[in-house]
Amino acid sequence: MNAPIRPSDLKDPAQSVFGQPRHDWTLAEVEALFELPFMELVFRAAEVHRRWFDPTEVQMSQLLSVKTGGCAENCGYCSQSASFDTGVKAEKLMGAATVIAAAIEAKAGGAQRFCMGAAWRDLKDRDLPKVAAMISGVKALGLETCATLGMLRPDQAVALKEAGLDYYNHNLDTGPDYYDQVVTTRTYQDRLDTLAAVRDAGMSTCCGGIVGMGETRRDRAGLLHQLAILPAHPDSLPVNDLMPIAGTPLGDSAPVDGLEFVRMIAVARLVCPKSVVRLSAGREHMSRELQALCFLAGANSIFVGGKLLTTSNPDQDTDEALLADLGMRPMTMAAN
Ligand code: SAM
Ligand code: DTB
Ligand code: SF4
Repeated sequence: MNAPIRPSDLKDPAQSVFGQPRHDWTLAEVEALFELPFMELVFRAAEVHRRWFDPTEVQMSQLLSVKTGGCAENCGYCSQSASFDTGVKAEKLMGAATVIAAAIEAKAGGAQRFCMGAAWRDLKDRDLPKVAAMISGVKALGLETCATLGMLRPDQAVALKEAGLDYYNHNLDTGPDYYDQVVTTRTYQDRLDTLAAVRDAGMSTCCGGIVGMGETRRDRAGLLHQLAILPAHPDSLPVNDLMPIAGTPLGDSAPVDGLEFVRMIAVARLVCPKSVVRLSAGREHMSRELQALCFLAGANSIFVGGKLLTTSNPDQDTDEALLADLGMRPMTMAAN
């Protein structure tokens, strides 16, 4: 067995705990964090978490699929790609009134942010007025707004911001070296370009990825390294555990060990210390204890409500009981 890596083996080990967020991480440094003894890693991540956040607080977002299925991209994990036979039917873009009614319910259920997802490769200008109407309607309810609509041009990002969009979700999904094993209809650079358009329009970014797609630890470190060297770290950083979808190329992927998932959360917390790290898809198949370990390691956001986009999520009662048992409460939000 290799000798354990000690914190003193890492360059400037205290910097990520007491210093400002860094944007000059190397891939080797991120990989070295993954190799730390588990308890040491979680302890350090918990320290950093406390440096920037109240660790009893959790941010709560709720998803709605406003345009389901029939997507032109071939993301190997996705139930909504037209390339795979998953049983998900293609539907039309919902009307603003339907979306706003769902957002009212989400708010009543405790959601703080409402995230509208569309199974699109990119936003078409013809759909912009309808999307803008749903965004401004949701914003008027006093909820934070988020959307994930595929690739955007800079002028479209500005239009969404003007409609009242606070966050745009656009994930890098995995490390650059593994990307073409997951999707071939777009490039890593396409994703980075949309993220730049979102930042330039003055919106907050929500960007993370998925574990459990057959990637190596190096690929997981590669994803977190890419996020850590962005000009601005993501404001929200979702870490999804693959929801395996029958009929997709990744539907039979071996599940990732729970302790490895916790390592992913902890390293995300260390390299992007001020990001709100979301324990995203996959909580449905995680124990309460595993989720608690993720919160200890620095996760401070979840999706609430019984459904994600097309798959299921713990229901409100289950989550309320979990958070009560952990002594956690909704994150204090900045005034809108
Ligand atoms: N079409 C847009 C796009 O891809 O950016 C927005 C919707 S897409 C469903 C949003 C993100 O959800 C993906 O980038 C991926 O990270 C995540 N996701 C999709 N299917 C998933 C699955 N089966 N398990 C875990 N995460 C998934
Ligand atoms: C993200 O990172 N995870 C969410 C949200 N951003 C859009 C989506 C999870 C989808 C899980 C599979 C499904 O429900 O279809
Ligand atoms: Fe389309 Fe998004 Fe699914 Fe990829 S993840 S197939 S872009 S809906």
